[in-house]
Amino acid sequence: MGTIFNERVIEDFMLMCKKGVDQGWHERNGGNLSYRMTKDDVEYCARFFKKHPGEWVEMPVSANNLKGEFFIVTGSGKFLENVNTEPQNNIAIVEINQTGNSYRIVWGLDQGGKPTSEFPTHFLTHSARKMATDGDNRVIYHAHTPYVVALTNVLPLESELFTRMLWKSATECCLFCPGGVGVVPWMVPGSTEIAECTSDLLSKYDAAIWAFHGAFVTGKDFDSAFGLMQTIEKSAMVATITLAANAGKMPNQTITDDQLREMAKAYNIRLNEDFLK
Ligand code: 2HA
Ligand code: ZN
Repeated sequence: MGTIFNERVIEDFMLMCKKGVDQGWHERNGGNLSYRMTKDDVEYCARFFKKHPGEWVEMPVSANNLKGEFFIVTGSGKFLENVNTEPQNNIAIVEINQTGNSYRIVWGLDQGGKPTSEFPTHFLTHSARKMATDGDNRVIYHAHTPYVVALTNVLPLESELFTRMLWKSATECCLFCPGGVGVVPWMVPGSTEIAECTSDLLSKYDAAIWAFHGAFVTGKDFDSAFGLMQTIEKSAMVATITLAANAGKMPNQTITDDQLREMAKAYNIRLNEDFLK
């Protein structure tokens, strides 16, 4: 009968955790990942589900369009570093009830635990992205990316300013983050407040920057979500180095708005016009 670990989606989920750890983005229990399963994923994995699923646990948030969905999710307080050695103790599959306000664990977290402390943000963002992309987006990823965090220590916490800085620091950033980034001011991690603010921004933008904390990205699959995180962090790295090399002043020799428009035309993408001048 094989094991659940032969299922491609579980392998891909685990691989993404490893890739993030390899980047140095997941100190201790930092960062988290969730994936909204397809019907086929659920069908294959169901044979490995627990005979007795966990109790239903009510969440502080709810979403009509996520009734009956299943998610693969990292565990609260669990280290992404341990996902590959002991997946069954560090990740879980949760089922959402028919009211869209409670979950129960149907596989994983065998030694106890619950979904990531940021599950409210993942949940509301899945709801917003499912709606915004007509069901296409399935992955939400949170990482503690150091250069993104560094930039939030020195730049005004404004979505337009961050988007323009990231787009203009490295040529290909605009291709993979055409909607731009939204900036969330400092808020308590795991709170309903940060979940509502983030999901609101992610209904419009491709990624959210959490001030002094990290980033949240979305994607249709693991590769695109991970690639987006890498692209944003790479641009933030260039921006940070540039600011340091330029005595802390905003550089005046960057990609121009017209050049951004040329990129959009050449690659047939639609840049968020709100952020162009
Ligand atoms: O999962 O990163 O933001 C731990 C965190 C909370
Ligand atoms: Zn975090």
